Amino acid sequence: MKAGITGLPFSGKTTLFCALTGQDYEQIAHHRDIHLGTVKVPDARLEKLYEMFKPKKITYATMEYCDVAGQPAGQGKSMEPKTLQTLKNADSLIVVLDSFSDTADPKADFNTFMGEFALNDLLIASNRLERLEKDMRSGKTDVLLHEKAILDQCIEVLENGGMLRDLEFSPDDEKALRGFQFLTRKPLLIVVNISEELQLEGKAKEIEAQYSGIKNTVCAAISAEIEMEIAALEDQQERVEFLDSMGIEEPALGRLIRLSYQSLGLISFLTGGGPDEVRAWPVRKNSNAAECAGAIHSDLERGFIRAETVAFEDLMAAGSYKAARDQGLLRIEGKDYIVQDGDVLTIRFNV
Ligand SMILES: Nc1nc2c(ncn2[C@@H]2O[C@H](COP(=O)(O)OP(=O)(O)OP(=O)(O)O)[C@@H](O)[C@H]2O)c(=O)[nH]1
Ligand SMILES: [Mg+2]
Repeated sequence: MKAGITGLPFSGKTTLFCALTGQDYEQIAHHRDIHLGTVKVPDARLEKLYEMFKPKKITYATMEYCDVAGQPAGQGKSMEPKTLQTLKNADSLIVVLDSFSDTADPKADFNTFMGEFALNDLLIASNRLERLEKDMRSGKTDVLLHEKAILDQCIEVLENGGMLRDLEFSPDDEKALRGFQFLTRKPLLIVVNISEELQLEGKAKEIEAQYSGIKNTVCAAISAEIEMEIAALEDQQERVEFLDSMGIEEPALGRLIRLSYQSLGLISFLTGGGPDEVRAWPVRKNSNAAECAGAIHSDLERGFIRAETVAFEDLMAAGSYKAARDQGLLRIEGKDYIVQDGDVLTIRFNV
């Protein structure tokens, strides 16, 4: 799953990207091309499972981040086509707002930027509608009428300053929409890049609250620069001392990665039965047991018999897999069982 990092020039996108991926800012910042990096999604449950099952390794779920060049929005300039295409291809977006410089006005930047996104979406929707209406002159099919109804709805929302992610669509409508890759329909994580002072004053929570009214988005206020410095410290002791001096309990990165993961509508189910690894598997919320089996391997979905299931907390409380079984905490679930975040699954199959 890929999250695109975007925002105005000099808002701290590449700094954030380096904090997330551990890449070297000096090495990449002056390259104007697109930066890509893959990151483990921190999950303390895996470490606990590892202690219990003692396999060879831990495999974390991953997120991919891409950092694009800043877009001078709201100046009558449209986005570079290459940048725009990268953002369209992303599954979700992270918008970085400058709240550290002397002239910072993050709320205004946010509105400018969202306006730019909305304008892009509006153009795409209107162009398509125009072509559609032409096609309809030679015959109104159900498919065309269906698409027109969806586009009308989108255009109305966008013209009234709304975002397409606020609209609820049926799975069918959703399918018809997908090809447009609308930017305002993508899950959005707002990162307010705060100054060292605001960080030291403990203002992060207060700032996040200012964005809580924006529907269907999540906000995190962090200092990208501090986070990048923390990420660069390999020595554990040094890291602890630095965090202490900044009044930070834990680096914000873990939370940020988890938020970007969750904003995609992903949950993790866990496996640990085999000798090789304990592992977190990303799946869409509301996936059933057969689909989860398929995430591991198509054979497991094809030959699915049942999923032995235990909630992570229940397994920990029981102390071992065997104890969980003896205490009746292990459930036998069928294909249609809706898998929950943190379910520890053992798939029985036959091919
Ligand atoms: N004080 C402070 N400066 C920051 C912070 N984040 C970024 N900067 C500075 O802002 C400048 C731009 O940061 P970048 O991360 O390169 O910004 P960008 O958004 O990637 O910029 P473009 O790619 O050119 O659009 C650099 O000089 C950073 O050191 C921060 O949290 N605090
Ligand atoms: Mg940059």
